Amino acid sequence: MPSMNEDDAASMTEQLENRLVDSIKDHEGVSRRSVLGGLALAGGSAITGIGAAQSGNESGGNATTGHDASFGTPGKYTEKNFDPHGYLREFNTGDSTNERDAIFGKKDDLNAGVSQENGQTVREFNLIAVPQEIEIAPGVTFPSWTYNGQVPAPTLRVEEGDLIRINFTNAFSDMAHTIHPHVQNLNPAMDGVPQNGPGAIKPGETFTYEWQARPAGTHLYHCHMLPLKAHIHRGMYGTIVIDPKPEKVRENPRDYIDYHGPITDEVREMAVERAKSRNMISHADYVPDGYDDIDEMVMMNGFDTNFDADNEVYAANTRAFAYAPAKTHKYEGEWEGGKTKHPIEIKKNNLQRVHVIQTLEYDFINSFHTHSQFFDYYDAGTTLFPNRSTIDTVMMCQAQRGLFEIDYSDHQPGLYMFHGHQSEFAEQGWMSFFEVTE
Ligand SMILES: [Cu+2]
Repeated sequence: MPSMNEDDAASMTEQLENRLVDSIKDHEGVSRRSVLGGLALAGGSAITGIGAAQSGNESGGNATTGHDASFGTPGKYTEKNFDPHGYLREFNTGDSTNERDAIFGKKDDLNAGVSQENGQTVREFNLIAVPQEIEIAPGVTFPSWTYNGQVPAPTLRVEEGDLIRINFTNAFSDMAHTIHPHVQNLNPAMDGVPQNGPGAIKPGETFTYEWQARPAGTHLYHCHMLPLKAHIHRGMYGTIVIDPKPEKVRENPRDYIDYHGPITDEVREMAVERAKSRNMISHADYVPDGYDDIDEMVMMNGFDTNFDADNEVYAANTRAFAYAPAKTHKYEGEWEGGKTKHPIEIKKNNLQRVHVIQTLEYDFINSFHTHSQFFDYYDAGTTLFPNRSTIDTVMMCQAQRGLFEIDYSDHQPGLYMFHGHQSEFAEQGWMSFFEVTE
């Protein structure tokens, strides 16, 4: 028997979703595609027309693009340019032959190539600051400021010791931006703050950032223009995963272990094995004992739709309730736009790794909570042994990030909920399900 009836879960989600849409429909930050009824469930009225979408109390002006006139259906996402399920497992390594085009239906040349320079691997990416309307609840769009037209920005994946080269273009007409990485940067000019190096990258300008890929872990990049909270809240943030190099771990295991006891050969080998299992780039086929495979995903975020410095919509990856059951697809496995809402399907014998970054502005704390299972937690993903084990909730401050390892191998197939345990966040979109399958 499934742990929860799918139709019940879908009905609950739909009611929460309708209440959310109804509560934000008149906010200055959102646009509403015409909706024919369907909102009455939450006591709301049918809405027509498109609202204003201007920047409110933030500096920087209007960054809104045009709307299309398509009709949304309650409960359905219609934008096809971002699929939360595709995003979840999309790791860009700089390899220009990857399948990003198939996921996003457009070519943006994000992956600009992998090469060798002076004995170092260089992974090159093209990031473009561009305004973009994004869909944050069914039929509701938000005027976002983005890297490459998506929120969160593309996930970059590199190996410890690589050079990350970012060819950055600011395609805004009215606003400067930067990219600031949370890595060990050896050159202050590359820190991506307005006060140093190239400073603010003005409209139409380009700059090439170079960052050393260290330390291994789950890291953040974001715009650092002022007001900082506006640039982050509007959507200019993404993830950099730096895979640990087993050879480096063998040489200096203590750098990767939050432990002060003796480093025995056994501890050293365990650390090396764990580094291999974390390294998707040069050890992609390595699977730890007891598992069929390793599955990885990235999650985050939230939106202030009326610009009152308080968030109204919360999500794992931008679209409220995108990973919850929906009546519209009935588990047909269809991942195209408008049908993207469904639980995250995971195989019970795979080790699940979830990279979570707390990118909310305006709320100081978010959290990650799993139902019916406990997990290991690695703060910033910088250690190879967990900082905390056998817990089911982690509290996270702004910019804090971590790696979660979850094992459902002894669980019955079915739906298992996860959400932020600030109940308000959960009911406003940050509520999702894993669907555990055989
Ligand atoms: Cu910015």
